[in-house]
This record gives sequence, structure tokens and C-alpha cells, in this order.
Amino acid sequence: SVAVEDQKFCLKEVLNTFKLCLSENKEVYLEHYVAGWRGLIKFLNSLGSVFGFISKDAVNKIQILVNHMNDENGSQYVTVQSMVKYELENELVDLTKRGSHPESGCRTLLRLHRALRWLELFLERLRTSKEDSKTSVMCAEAYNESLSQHHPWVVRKAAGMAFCMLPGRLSFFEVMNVGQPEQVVAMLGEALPLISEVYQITEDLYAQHNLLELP
Ligand code: 1PZ
Repeated sequence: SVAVEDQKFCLKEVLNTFKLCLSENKEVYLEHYVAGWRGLIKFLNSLGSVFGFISKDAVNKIQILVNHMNDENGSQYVTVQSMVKYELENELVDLTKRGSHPESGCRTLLRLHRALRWLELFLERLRTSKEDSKTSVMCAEAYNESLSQHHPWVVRKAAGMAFCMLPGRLSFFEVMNVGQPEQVVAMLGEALPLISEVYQITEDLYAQHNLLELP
């Protein structure tokens, strides 16, 4: 039926949306960036309700960005580059401490951007994993190397507990719905450079404008 067809979910399509993210002159389209995250969240939700507190925060962040894209200044929110320029020129970003712009596009996207680094590290581990590798360990290592540095103790604790609930490597590959493990590995090999490039371009842009520590 149509309903079942709708639920069919393939991680390959999601990771491919990161291909659409980059414009010819290497700007990052917010529309596709957000679409990529939507797909990842759908995937996360399919892993179980223990990940609800994670997806809830991500959904929240995405909604903030979508609201910016849909409001009267939406034309300034076409790419990450135009968003940064617009918000900085119009003093719409809290630069050193939280103030009148707690939901700036810049600080909101930064949270997703940091999570994208986790994703990159995690997927790279998954790609090169052995049959007996544990997803929970790969996930925790990737987290400790990236996102955890920006999280308080309580969040790190909760995240660590959630990681233990991840399905094993083979079931995890199955949920990705890409095919045999070899096909998953091949797909990851294709998708990872795209994700890395989007990450690096955003990272350089934020570094250039001193935005990497936005409150
Ligand atoms: C497959 C297993 C999924 C593990 C995902 C690893 C990320 C763990 C993150 C746990 C944190 C969630 C609770 C929210 C924390 C927020 O405080 C922070 C900072 O935002 P602020 O408080 O400054 O507004 N939010 C984030 O760091 C964004 C986290 C987004 C995580 C998205 C994960 C999507 C996973 C896709 C899976 C394929």
C-alpha cells in the first residue's frame, strides 16, 4: 500500500541530499541541509524511542531554521553564507553571551554543524568496522571526539546511556535499508566525502567570522 511505501526509508537517499547542499561556488543551501537533517532524524526515530530526547532537540533546531527561511527575510536564508552575512550585518547574533537573539540562525545551525562532525566520525567508523565491532562503542568514540566537548555532564551521561541501546552492527545496517553489508560500506564511502565537504565549508566560514563558540 501507499502507506507502507511512504515508510520505506533508505539512508542512501538521505546522505545523497548532502550532494544537493553545495552550490556551484561551494555555498551551502539551507533548504537541502535541513532536508538532510530531517531524513537523519527519521532514521534516528526508527531506531527506537530512547533516542527521542535527541531527535526532539534536533527537530527543534530544524524548526527554528525553517521559521527563519519562511519569515519575511527568508530570502536572506538561502545559503549558510547569506545567513551569516545577513545576521552579522544586522546584529542578529548573540556573540558572547545569550541575550536578545537566543534563536539566531547562526547559533542554531552551529549545533547541527557540530552534530554533523559526530555523524562524519561515526559513519567513518561504521564504514571501516569489522564484523564484531560494536555500534555503541563506535558511536561513543565519535561522540567523545566531537560533540561531547560542547555538552554538559548531564547530557553526556544521557547520551552515553542512549548509545548502549543502539542495535548491533548488522541490524543497524539493515535499518539503513541499503542492502548487503558490502553495499552499505560502498554507500558510506560515497556519502562521506560529501558530508565532510559540507562540514568543512561551514567550519571554515564559521572560523573566518569567529562564530565557533556562539552561546
Ligand atoms: C545513532 C545514534 C544517535 C546518536 C546521536 C549522537 C548525538 C547525541 C546528542 C545528544 C544531545 C541531545 C540533547 C540536546 C542537547 C542540546 O543541549 C544541544 C545544544 O543545544 P543548545 O542547548 O545550546 O540549544 N544540542 C545539540 O548538540 C544538537 C544535537 C543534535 C543531534 C542530532 C543527532 C542526529 C542523529 C542522526 C542519526 C543518524
